Amino acid sequence: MYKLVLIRHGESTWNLENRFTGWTDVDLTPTGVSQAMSAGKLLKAEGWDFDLCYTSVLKRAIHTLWYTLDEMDRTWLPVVKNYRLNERHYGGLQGLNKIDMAKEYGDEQVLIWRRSYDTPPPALEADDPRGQRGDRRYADLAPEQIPLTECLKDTVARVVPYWEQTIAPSVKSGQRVLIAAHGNSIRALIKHLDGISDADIVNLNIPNGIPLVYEFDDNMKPLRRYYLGDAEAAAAAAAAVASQGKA
Ligand code: DG2
Repeated sequence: MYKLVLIRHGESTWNLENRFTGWTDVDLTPTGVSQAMSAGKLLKAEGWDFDLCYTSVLKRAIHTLWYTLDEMDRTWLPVVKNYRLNERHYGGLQGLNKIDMAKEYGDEQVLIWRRSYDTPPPALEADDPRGQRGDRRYADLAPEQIPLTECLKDTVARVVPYWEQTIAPSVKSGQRVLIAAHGNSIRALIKHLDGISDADIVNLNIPNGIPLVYEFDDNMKPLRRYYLGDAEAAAAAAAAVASQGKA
């Protein structure tokens, strides 16, 4: 049997301010730091250890990995960073407050923007300063590969090849893997792994800073997934994420 641990970063400054974040590179809040440290303590207490870590190129996920690994005395582990694990690009919503948007456009429209599978938020203009096309960390990508908006389907299209070509082979080779990523890049991976329908994925929300364990059979078919620690607390935290876009 193979195992994998996923963790959404701890609370970010824009999670706290309830702003759409996407590819904007904001840091953790003190609460986010302490969530990451608690995750590390929990993993250590339950006897988890890792050989290899993956994360995005966004500091809220990178720093979550730092604090989690530090609690485990594992900051020396190899960490592979790749933009394919970035959060879903939130387009023209990046920086805007989720409740303000719900007041202006209605809860239902905000739910479509946040959770529908194939309806993207409005796109950024290519020269919008909130975009990433001049950002050196994406210099290996052609400008048109750097999104101006993404729906979850677009995020699946960049996350799943990275899973299949890079992460899954490392798990299958026997490496114990930890992934620190984002609400929607994790939803994209779960949709793929568990074969969740386009309609049902709307109801899946990922809480900050709680380790999520996957178990796979010998053919990397998922057997089960569960949150470490208090399951009720994880469910309550996921429900709180769901309500962040309601007026
Ligand atoms: C949040 C997710 O991403 O927001 O981009 O605003 O996981 O990096 O904090 P994260 C964002 P929702 O899709 O839950 O609104």
